[in-house]
Amino acid sequence: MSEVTSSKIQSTRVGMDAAAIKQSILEHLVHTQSRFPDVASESDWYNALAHAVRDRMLERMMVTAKTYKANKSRTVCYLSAEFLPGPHLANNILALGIWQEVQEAVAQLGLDFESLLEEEVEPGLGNGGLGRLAACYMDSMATLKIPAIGYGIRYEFGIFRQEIEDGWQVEKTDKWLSYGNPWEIPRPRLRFNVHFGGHTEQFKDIDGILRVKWIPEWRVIGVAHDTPVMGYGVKNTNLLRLWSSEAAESFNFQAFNTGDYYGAVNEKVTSENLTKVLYPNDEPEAGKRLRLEQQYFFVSCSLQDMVRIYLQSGDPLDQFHHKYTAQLNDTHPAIAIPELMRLLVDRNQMDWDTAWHVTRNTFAYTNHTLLPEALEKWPLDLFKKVLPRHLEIIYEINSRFLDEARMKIHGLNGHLEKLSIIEEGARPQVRMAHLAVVGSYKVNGVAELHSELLRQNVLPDFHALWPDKITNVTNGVTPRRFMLLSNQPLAHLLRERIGCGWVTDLDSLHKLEALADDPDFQQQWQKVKRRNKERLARHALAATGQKIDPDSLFDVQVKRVHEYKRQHLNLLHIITLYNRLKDNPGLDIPPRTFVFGGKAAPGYFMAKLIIKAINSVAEVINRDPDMDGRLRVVFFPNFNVKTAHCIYPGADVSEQISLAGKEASGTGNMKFALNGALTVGTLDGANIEIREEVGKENFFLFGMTEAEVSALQQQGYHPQDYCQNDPELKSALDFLASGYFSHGDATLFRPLVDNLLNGDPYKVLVDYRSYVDCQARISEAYRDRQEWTRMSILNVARMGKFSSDRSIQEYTNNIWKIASVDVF
Ligand code: Z57
Repeated sequence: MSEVTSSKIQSTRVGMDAAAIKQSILEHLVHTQSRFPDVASESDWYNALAHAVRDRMLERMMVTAKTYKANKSRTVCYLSAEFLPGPHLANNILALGIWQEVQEAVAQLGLDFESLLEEEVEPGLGNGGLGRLAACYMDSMATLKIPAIGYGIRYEFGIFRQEIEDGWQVEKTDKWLSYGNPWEIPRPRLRFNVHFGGHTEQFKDIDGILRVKWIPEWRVIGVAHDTPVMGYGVKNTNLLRLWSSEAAESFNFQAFNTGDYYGAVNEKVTSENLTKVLYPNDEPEAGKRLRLEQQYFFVSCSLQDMVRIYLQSGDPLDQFHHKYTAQLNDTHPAIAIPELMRLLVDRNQMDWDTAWHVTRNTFAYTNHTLLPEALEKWPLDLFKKVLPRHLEIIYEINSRFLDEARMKIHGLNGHLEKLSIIEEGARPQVRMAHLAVVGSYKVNGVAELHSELLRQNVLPDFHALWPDKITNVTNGVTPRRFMLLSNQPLAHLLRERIGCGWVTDLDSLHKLEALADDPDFQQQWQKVKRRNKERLARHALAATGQKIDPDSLFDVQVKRVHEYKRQHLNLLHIITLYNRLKDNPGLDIPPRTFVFGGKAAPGYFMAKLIIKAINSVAEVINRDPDMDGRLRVVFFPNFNVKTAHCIYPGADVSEQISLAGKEASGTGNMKFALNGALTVGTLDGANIEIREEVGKENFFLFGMTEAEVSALQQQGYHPQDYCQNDPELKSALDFLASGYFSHGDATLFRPLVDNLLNGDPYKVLVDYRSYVDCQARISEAYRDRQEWTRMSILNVARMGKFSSDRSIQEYTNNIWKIASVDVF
């Protein structure tokens, strides 16, 4: 066996020409799917093709691992409870550079490439922005040749599938693994014990040193499943390693022996429930015990895995942080900080100070939200039940930290309460954000404004203590998936005019500036947009049965449904346009189609009511003959990565209308602009930086600044004043409340309207006038198609900054200090 070199294993299965690919597909059809071509279903062919593509990735993954190991290079571990990679097949074909060849092979087999791609069920292992960001970063890390492992949870059920019934959101279980998953490699031997519950005991070790033993109450086993993540146009193929829970069969032998067979089986079921389902809340935290267990489960498996790999090098553990850095994607994996302390101190007998030095130089923390209700906190009593040893460690970390802080600020105790990891009170809690800040060497926000507000409002005392700790890394998105893959008409046009360099060097889109005034190029640009709008119209028809007109302006808002994102502000504008058209049938405005998409957390009443309101308004407007095609509203169900592929490229206008200071960054805003949509937006999150880049004359700005928002909040906000002073606003709200859009039911939308009139936490009514007027400017601008096209071209030309490659470059330079590694 040792004579079989790896080059000999590079068998006949990995040829990159069409003939070899075709042969591979046929072989997999027979030897993996066990089907002859004449009886094979579309799904069989999809699987055969996926396996053929996978064959061409696995060796790269192995060679990459080997190269990184030989190089002793530092590795980033991206710890994230969510990864939302989207469909793999097309992306992997592009990364391998065999698009043409696969198309040819598939055509020769008499198959339709598009419908094969459609077969794939995407892994919906995330809620929204945060999970998708993790996936973009995995793509960029591989493309930039950064040694990286993504660690997360292999949920059996991902984010629910959204159906719309009678205008309401209905949640259906996402059984994404039903037909198998060709992209993952199960590693059944790569398994770790994870313990929970019980109590701790002190004892003296043989050297007489006082130590702590954790006597847990139960354990589960984590099993690794690996998904290769290929860089674009490079050999580097990194790893996404997701953990799935399994029962520790023999653990409760007691019960088994006493004849409690069902009790023992029940325990098995409970263990395997741990990774059963993704919690579907995008922002607010539920405080659920199972969620805490999930977090600890994947973090413990990941750290044990890192220590295992590290020890293979033979280096002492006190150098661990030179080999690894772990990025905490929000506080969801922040329990990693006490867990690494436990592994070093309890399991490897390291002294506390050394262990703390290692730990504090291992972790860096990314914050993704300013919403106070979204900052994770765990009740002490719950925490103690699940992780008693970790709570002790957190107390120790906290007391030493407060000593340090007391000395540094030379202040009084009152000040320290605000810094403490433990929040005292009737129900004391562990503040995970404080734990993450204390245990990390760097903390970052995800857009300039967000990082500044972190420093000034959310973590001011930490900022005073450690002025260099909080930095910014503005989010980015991968141009491979969100341009090259999902907008092929645009990619072709770009290739003809500026080449393909932009795929890995997005700043080179700048070359388009020279073409912005070229009438011939403008015409081709419009053709591209037109084709994309037709595609979106086809998908919308298939998904909703509604016809939309590609000649109309497509005005799109797709994102999680949340009050702070203000889908209801958009809706009030639509009602206003409707009222204007009813009152003034001759009104000359460019026809518009409003497209919405997005999921609401299943327990979020107001968000679900907003979805119902959108659908109810749509129903009335779409069947009103007076509208005569001038106004249409569709709610595109089940917005996910797959549907996103056809939605972003089809948009003329991108709605980024959150209340200033609430959206940490946003990433949909970037995806739209990269596909030639013009943004209507507030000065929030990354909108500010997008506007700076594309130029204020190419961005539709409205609304209060963050400073104005907090000033208004200080002085006292009375939403009804705004309603009284603006007849159009009053009328829109009255219509919504009256039952006009709800078959006469005047109670249905009452909670929505009352919420706005009595409180309006996201100040919809304040920004309404400025928004509606801004929308009128958009309508005017759209009439001049040449000028509009010019603006669209300039938007794309100037969006280079928002590549996730730039974000990852900043992480590597300013935070991780990691060098790239070539793989041949
Ligand atoms: C999530 O998707 C985001 C923040 C959170 O705290 C949680 Br939990 C989930 C989003 C932000 O809302 C976006 O503004 C941001 O662009 C995205 O994370 C990625 O940073």
